[in-house]
Amino acid sequence: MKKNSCILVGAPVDSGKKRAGCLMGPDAYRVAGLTTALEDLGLDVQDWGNVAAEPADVPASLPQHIFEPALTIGWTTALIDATERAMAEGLPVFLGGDHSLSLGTVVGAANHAAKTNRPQFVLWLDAHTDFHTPQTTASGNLHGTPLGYASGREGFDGFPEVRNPVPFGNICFLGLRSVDPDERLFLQDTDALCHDMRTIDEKGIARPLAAFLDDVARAGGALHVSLDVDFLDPTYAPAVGTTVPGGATIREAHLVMEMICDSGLMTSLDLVELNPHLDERGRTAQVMVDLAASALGRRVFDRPTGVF
Ligand code: B3U
Ligand code: MN
Ligand code: MN
Repeated sequence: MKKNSCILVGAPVDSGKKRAGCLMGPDAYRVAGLTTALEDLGLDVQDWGNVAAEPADVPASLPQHIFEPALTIGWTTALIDATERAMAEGLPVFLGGDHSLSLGTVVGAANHAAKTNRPQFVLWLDAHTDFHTPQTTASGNLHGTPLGYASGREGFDGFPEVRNPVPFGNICFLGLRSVDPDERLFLQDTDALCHDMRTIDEKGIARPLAAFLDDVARAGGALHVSLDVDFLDPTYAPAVGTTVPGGATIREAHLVMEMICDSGLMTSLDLVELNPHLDERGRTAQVMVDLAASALGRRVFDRPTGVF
C-alpha cells in the first residue's frame, strides 16, 4: 500500500432497506468537500468514482421476505472485488450507500488482511448491531445483516462464500441502543465487545475504545471502521432513515475518530446510511466529512496542548 494514499470508492447502495435515498450519499459527500478536506491534510486522494452492480440470481432457499436480494447480492460481489483492489493501492474510504454495502467491504477487507497475514478487526459505530441472518431478520432489510455475514453465520444462500470470517472476538460495537432479541441472544454467547450507550455514559467513550485499540495493536491486526450515521444522536445527524435518540455527541464522535487516527491501525473506513433526501441544508453530510477528516489526521492542535 502506498503511504498516505486515500482512495474514495462510491457505493450508492440503496437495496438494503425500503426507504430510498442512500444512493445519493456518494455525491453528497463529494459536494460537501470530502476530497479537499482530505487533500488539506497532505493526503494523496484518488476518487475512483462509483462502483456499479448487476442483479444476481437468487436461490429459492433464501427466505421470501428478504427485500431486494438480487441487487444486494450483486453489490456484495462487486464491492468485495473493489475493496480488494482498493486496499492494494491505499486506504479506501467507502462512500455509502446503506449499511448493506458492508457485506462487501468487510469481507473484501478480511480477504486482503488474510493475504498479508494479519487478523482482521472491526469497529462498528452504530445504534444497531447489524448481526442478523436472512432467517432471523424480521424486517427483511439486509442492512441489518452485514456482520452476521462477515462473521460467517449461516443462511446467506446465493451470496459469495465468506473465505475469511471475522472472529466474533475481533468485533467491537460502540454506541448500541437498538438491538433485536435474536441478535442479543446470539451475541451474548460470543466474545464480541458490545458497548451500549449506558457503558459510554458510565465510563466515557475513550476507555472502552482504548482497550479495543490495544487489543488490535497487540495482535498486529488490520482495522476496518464502519461509521453508521445513526451512531450520532439525530439532533446532530438527522439525515438517516432509522433515527434512534440518545446517540453519540459530535464531541464523542470526533474523539473516537482522533483516537483511531492516533492508533495508526485503521486500514479501511465505511461512511454509511446517509440519506441526503432527509438532510437539512447538507449538515449531516458535512458532519460525516468532518469526522472522516478527524479519522485521517485533522487536528485543532497537536498534543500536548497548553504551551505555544
Ligand atoms: N435491527 C433492525 C433495525 C435496523 C438495523 N439496522 C438498521 N435498522 N439501520 C433490522 O431491521 O434489522
Ligand atoms: Mn448499521
Ligand atoms: Mn444503524
